[in-house]
Amino acid sequence: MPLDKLIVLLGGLAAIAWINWYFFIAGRRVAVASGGALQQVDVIVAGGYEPAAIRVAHGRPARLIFDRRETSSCSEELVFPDLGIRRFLPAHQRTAIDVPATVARGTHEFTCGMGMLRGKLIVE
Ligand SMILES: [Cu+2]
Repeated sequence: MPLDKLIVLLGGLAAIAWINWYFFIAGRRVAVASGGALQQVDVIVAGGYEPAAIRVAHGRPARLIFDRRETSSCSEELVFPDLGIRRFLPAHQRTAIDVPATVARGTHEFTCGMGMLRGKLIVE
Protein backbone atom coordinates (compact mmCIF):
# COMPACT_ATOMS: atom_id res chain seq x y z
CA MET A 1 0.00 0.00 0.00
CA PRO A 2 1.46 3.41 -0.93
CA LEU A 3 2.49 5.54 2.02
CA ASP A 4 -0.02 8.33 1.32
CA LYS A 5 -2.94 5.90 1.36
CA LEU A 6 -1.65 4.34 4.56
CA ILE A 7 -1.50 7.78 6.19
CA VAL A 8 -5.10 8.55 5.13
CA LEU A 9 -6.24 5.18 6.46
CA LEU A 10 -4.51 5.66 9.81
CA GLY A 11 -5.87 9.20 10.05
CA GLY A 12 -9.39 7.88 9.46
CA LEU A 13 -9.01 5.19 12.08
CA ALA A 14 -7.69 7.74 14.57
CA ALA A 15 -10.69 10.01 13.88
CA ILE A 16 -13.13 7.11 14.42
CA ALA A 17 -11.42 6.17 17.68
CA TRP A 18 -11.53 9.75 18.89
CA ILE A 19 -15.24 10.16 18.05
CA ASN A 20 -16.10 6.98 19.95
CA TRP A 21 -14.04 8.05 22.92
CA TYR A 22 -15.54 11.53 22.93
CA PHE A 23 -19.17 10.46 22.68
CA PHE A 24 -19.17 7.23 24.65
CA ILE A 25 -16.37 7.23 27.20
CA ALA A 26 -15.19 10.75 28.04
CA GLY A 27 -16.85 12.52 30.92
CA ARG A 28 -18.73 9.50 32.21
CA ARG A 29 -18.59 10.79 35.75
CA VAL A 30 -21.52 9.84 37.94
CA ALA A 31 -23.25 12.43 40.09
CA VAL A 32 -25.32 11.43 43.06
CA ALA A 33 -28.22 13.69 43.95
CA SER A 34 -28.00 15.62 47.20
CA GLY A 35 -30.38 14.58 49.97
CA GLY A 36 -33.55 16.21 51.25
CA ALA A 37 -37.11 15.77 50.09
CA LEU A 38 -36.22 17.07 46.64
CA GLN A 39 -33.11 15.67 45.02
CA GLN A 40 -31.28 18.15 42.88
CA VAL A 41 -28.42 17.71 40.42
CA ASP A 42 -26.72 20.29 38.22
CA VAL A 43 -25.73 19.15 34.75
CA ILE A 44 -23.46 21.30 32.58
CA VAL A 45 -24.34 21.22 28.88
CA ALA A 46 -21.30 22.05 26.76
CA GLY A 47 -20.46 19.67 23.93
CA GLY A 48 -21.98 16.92 26.06
CA TYR A 49 -23.50 16.41 29.49
CA GLU A 50 -21.31 16.70 32.56
CA PRO A 51 -21.90 14.55 34.47
CA ALA A 52 -23.30 12.14 31.91
CA ALA A 53 -24.66 9.78 34.55
CA ILE A 54 -26.91 10.90 37.39
CA ARG A 55 -28.05 8.71 40.25
CA VAL A 56 -31.23 9.51 42.12
CA ALA A 57 -33.19 7.59 44.71
CA HIS A 58 -36.44 5.96 43.66
CA GLY A 59 -39.68 7.24 45.14
CA ARG A 60 -38.68 10.86 45.62
CA PRO A 61 -39.01 13.74 43.15
CA ALA A 62 -35.81 14.95 41.49
CA ARG A 63 -34.94 18.23 39.84
CA LEU A 64 -32.24 18.22 37.20
CA ILE A 65 -30.85 21.66 36.44
CA PHE A 66 -29.43 21.76 32.91
CA ASP A 67 -26.93 24.62 32.74
CA ARG A 68 -26.42 25.15 29.01
CA ARG A 69 -23.15 27.01 28.46
CA GLU A 70 -23.07 27.11 24.68
CA THR A 71 -25.03 28.18 21.62
CA SER A 72 -24.30 25.07 19.52
CA SER A 73 -27.64 24.01 18.03
CA CYS A 74 -26.84 20.37 18.80
CA SER A 75 -27.67 20.72 22.48
CA GLU A 76 -30.64 23.08 22.24
CA GLU A 77 -33.15 20.33 22.72
CA LEU A 78 -33.23 17.78 25.54
CA VAL A 79 -35.18 14.54 25.30
CA PHE A 80 -36.00 11.89 27.91
CA PRO A 81 -37.78 9.31 25.71
CA ASP A 82 -38.90 7.11 28.64
CA LEU A 83 -40.31 10.06 30.55
CA GLY A 84 -42.05 11.72 27.62
CA ILE A 85 -40.02 14.89 28.19
CA ARG A 86 -38.80 17.09 25.33
CA ARG A 87 -37.60 20.54 26.33
CA PHE A 88 -35.84 23.47 24.73
CA LEU A 89 -32.74 24.57 26.64
CA PRO A 90 -32.06 28.29 26.08
CA ALA A 91 -28.37 29.09 25.64
CA HIS A 92 -26.52 30.36 28.72
CA GLN A 93 -29.46 29.63 30.99
CA ARG A 94 -30.34 27.10 33.64
CA THR A 95 -33.41 25.03 32.86
CA ALA A 96 -35.03 22.85 35.51
CA ILE A 97 -36.38 19.46 34.50
CA ASP A 98 -38.62 17.94 37.15
CA VAL A 99 -38.64 14.19 37.38
CA PRO A 100 -41.65 12.84 39.29
CA ALA A 101 -41.28 10.41 42.20
CA THR A 102 -43.25 7.86 40.17
CA VAL A 103 -40.47 7.25 37.64
CA ALA A 104 -39.60 3.56 37.51
CA ARG A 105 -36.35 2.16 38.81
CA GLY A 106 -33.71 1.59 36.16
CA THR A 107 -31.70 3.52 33.62
CA HIS A 108 -33.44 6.22 31.62
CA GLU A 109 -31.41 7.66 28.79
CA PHE A 110 -31.51 11.30 27.84
CA THR A 111 -30.18 12.78 24.62
CA CYS A 112 -30.08 15.93 22.56
CA GLY A 113 -32.78 16.33 19.90
CA MET A 114 -30.68 14.42 17.36
CA GLY A 115 -29.60 11.66 19.72
CA MET A 116 -25.92 12.61 19.49
CA LEU A 117 -25.24 13.79 23.04
CA ARG A 118 -26.12 11.14 25.58
CA GLY A 119 -26.54 10.81 29.28
CA LYS A 120 -28.41 8.59 31.68
CA LEU A 121 -30.56 8.99 34.72
CA ILE A 122 -30.21 6.02 37.04
CA VAL A 123 -33.13 5.59 39.43
CA GLU A 124 -32.33 3.12 42.21
CU1 LIG B 1 -27.40 17.08 18.91
